[in-house]
Amino acid sequence: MEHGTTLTQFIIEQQRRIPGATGDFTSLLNDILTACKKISCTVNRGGLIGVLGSAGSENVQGETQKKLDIISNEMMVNALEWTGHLAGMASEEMEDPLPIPEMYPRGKYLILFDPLDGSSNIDVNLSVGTIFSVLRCPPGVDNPQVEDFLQPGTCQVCAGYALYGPSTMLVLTTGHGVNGFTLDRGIGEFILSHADMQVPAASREFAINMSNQRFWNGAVSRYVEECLQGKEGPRGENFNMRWVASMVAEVHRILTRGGIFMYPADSRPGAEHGKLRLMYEANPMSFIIEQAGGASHTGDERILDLAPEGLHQRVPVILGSREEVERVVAYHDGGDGDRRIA
Ligand code: AHM
Ligand code: MG
Repeated sequence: MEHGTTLTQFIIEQQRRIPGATGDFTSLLNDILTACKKISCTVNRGGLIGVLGSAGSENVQGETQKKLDIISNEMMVNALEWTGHLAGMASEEMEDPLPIPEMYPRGKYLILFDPLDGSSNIDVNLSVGTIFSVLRCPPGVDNPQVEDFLQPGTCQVCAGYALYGPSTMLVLTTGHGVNGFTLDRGIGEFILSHADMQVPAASREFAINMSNQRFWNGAVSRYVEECLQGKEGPRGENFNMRWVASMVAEVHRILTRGGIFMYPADSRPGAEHGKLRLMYEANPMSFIIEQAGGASHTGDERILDLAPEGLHQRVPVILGSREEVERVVAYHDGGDGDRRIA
């Protein structure tokens, strides 16, 4: 039976087009896939193996950790630290970058990841995901420190996410478009199922946590208010709303049928820069969205252009269908129309 193109095959074919490519990146990607398959399997078995619920601890951001946050983090670390493709790794669940243990060889890449994003959804059996961002380790650096990870999103070599939903999917960009692969559990391989994903330029669907409405700035409030007014309002059309509270699921929906996702800055103490983290949430998702023809912005700046200041820094996120993102950005500028953005 024909199973289609596997993710490994796909990457090797891409690698053959790059003169001098050593295969290191392909191997790193295989290690990431292994971790995602293990996480998928564990998330899938959930209550059967006692991994649901809180771990009774907090991460560096003071958020309660679920057992599966910690287990997924260990699975990523265990799959990646020994293989010789990485010089260091950083995670939402670890305060500082994790050095590669002395006994293992060092590679030329750095990885940042959120091992299980949207983990408030775990106990209610809704979609969660793993997000990752791959960077080059600066030349001559053996033991990377925080500043070596603080590269702008435009420097990413690869970004991707695994979505643990009704199917497990791996969506990936290396800067040449976006492709989606579905896990075929029968053969244990990710198979190309969504080639060259494109975000529709226009859409009539928005995603935002409406319970924070009273804390938003004028631009975000205006955009959402106009959507809510529907046919009778200035947009002259009805809008639909979704909020899964799982960024991976929201981005996947936008890649599939368009829309806009916002986790803006708001006026609550501690939320002045939004909720989502730049290095392992906003940057990789922005790379993917832009590569699929969409746009990603804070309202003031393109996310991929931001100069990072901290490993766990938060940023406002407005991403999705280009025309809608441009409209929200124009409202931030005090304008009415669509401001063209890079
Ligand atoms: P997490 O990394 O702690 O899971 O938080 C990130 C998640 C995103 O996936 C999602 O968009 C957002 O938090 C939901 O936030 P809220 O609970 O405020 O709706
Ligand atoms: Mg997260």
